[in-house]
Amino acid sequence: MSKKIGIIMGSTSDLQVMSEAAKLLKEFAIDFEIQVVSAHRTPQLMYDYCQSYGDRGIGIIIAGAGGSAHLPGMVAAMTDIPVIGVPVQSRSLNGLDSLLSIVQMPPGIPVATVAINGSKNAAILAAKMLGITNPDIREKIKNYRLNLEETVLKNSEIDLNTI
Ligand code: RP5
Repeated sequence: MSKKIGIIMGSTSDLQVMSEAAKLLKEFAIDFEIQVVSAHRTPQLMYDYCQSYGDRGIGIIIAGAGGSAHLPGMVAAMTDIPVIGVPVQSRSLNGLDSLLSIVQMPPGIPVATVAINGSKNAAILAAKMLGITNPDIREKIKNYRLNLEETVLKNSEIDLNTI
């Protein structure tokens, strides 16, 4: 049986970005949980989450945060499963602060960091990890990729009359 994916984020203000990951997992029919867990505002909840994820069948965590984005790194420090970090675009520094906070982890505690607001890619990456042992998911990823290719090729047919 495939593991579940846990999506967490530092604030409800991250939901718009992080819901792209949820949508993709729904499309792939992959089981997931989604909730707000803040490293700074609800540290006890973050601790509890890191103690209980295994009981709920979570095998990969996607963690999004913006600004001084410590959530993905702290969760990686307290768990033994892959953590994918999503830097959420911040108001003051456009997400560069989020990106650098998440990506610059010390040796030994990795966070697989995607692009700023790249939560869809975080979900695809998580699905690919599950796909290592689940051929059904692997097939869905393959079809998704082939559809993407077909769409790009179709849209790149340029009508000379429009130029
Ligand atoms: C971070 O602070 C959250 O991940 C969010 O991106 C950012 C701003 O949070 P709010 O002030 O909008 O709640 O912890």
